[in-house]
Amino acid sequence: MLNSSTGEIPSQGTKLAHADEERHARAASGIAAFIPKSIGRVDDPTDALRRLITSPDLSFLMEAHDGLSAAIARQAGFAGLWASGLSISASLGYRDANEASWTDVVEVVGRMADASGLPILVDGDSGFGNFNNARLLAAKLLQRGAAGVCLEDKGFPKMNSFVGDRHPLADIDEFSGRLKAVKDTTGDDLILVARIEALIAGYGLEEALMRAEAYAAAGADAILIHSRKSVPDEILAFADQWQNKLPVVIVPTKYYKTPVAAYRDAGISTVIWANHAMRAAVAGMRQICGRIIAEESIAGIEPDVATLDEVFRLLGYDELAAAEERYLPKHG
Ligand code: SPV
Ligand code: MG
Repeated sequence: MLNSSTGEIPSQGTKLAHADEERHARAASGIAAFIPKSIGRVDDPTDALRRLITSPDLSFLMEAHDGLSAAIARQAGFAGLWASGLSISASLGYRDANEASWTDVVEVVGRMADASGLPILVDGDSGFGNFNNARLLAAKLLQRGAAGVCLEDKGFPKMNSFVGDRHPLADIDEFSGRLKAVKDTTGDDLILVARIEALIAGYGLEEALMRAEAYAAAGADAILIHSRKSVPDEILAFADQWQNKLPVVIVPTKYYKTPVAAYRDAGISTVIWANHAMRAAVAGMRQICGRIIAEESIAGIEPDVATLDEVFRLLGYDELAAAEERYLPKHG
């Protein structure tokens, strides 16, 4: 993802449709976090996400939960992001049980899109209600720069799939109506991923496959099949039976030991690393807070935290300095 000539991350500015060469080159020097989507993009994020999901290669989406984590994922080289409901909730101090509102999520996703310029698949939970809430959420996410939304076949409020055993599934027809309403509203402008919770809820493979057929008929672009087992067996069995009637997306949070070669062999489309930026932040912040309180000093931790220059580079402060040079009056 790095610009080979400058070594910098290409900014969203590189995508400006009508920019002249000079403006284009200047904008390419950092992450132009402030450039509004309304200026337009040459490379549409939805097309980019579609390519990731439909390409024959295994693709990866990295979790992000705010502008900073989105920019870091881009700097690392990820081509797409997962706006995790769990991680966004955690970063806002909420539980992953629809305590954060849909407007909270839309707001965060907008910051992630601006700060990274990457295609974002948004965890839309169960759509925050019925078909009407789901289509409103999808439309607003599209307006704020999302490339896709993933809806899971549960009710509102949902609970994180790894918490407890109460995961009642939505009625298939009712959930299909949610998917249809989103498709009718956002069409090809937003990728629609239907997430099946049948394995999480303990209903087994047949139920999962039946649901996948129904959600494909309702207009989903891809199927996310979720599992909380520590081995990938049920996911691989699903992929074997499903035969890629739609691309398959997985979230190997619990079966994390499985090498990705197994997913390539199974024809999986996309792997989501679903919460690891948030968990890294928790571990890192906890460690640093613990040391500062114990040592009553910041002297020892300096080598273990990012330098301020690193933060400035990440968020394109050099571009701001250049803009000041260009736009601020020289006198006084
Ligand atoms: C999320 O990241 O919020 C997800 C994935 O939905 S999981 O937490 O595994 O349910
Ligand atoms: Mg979630």
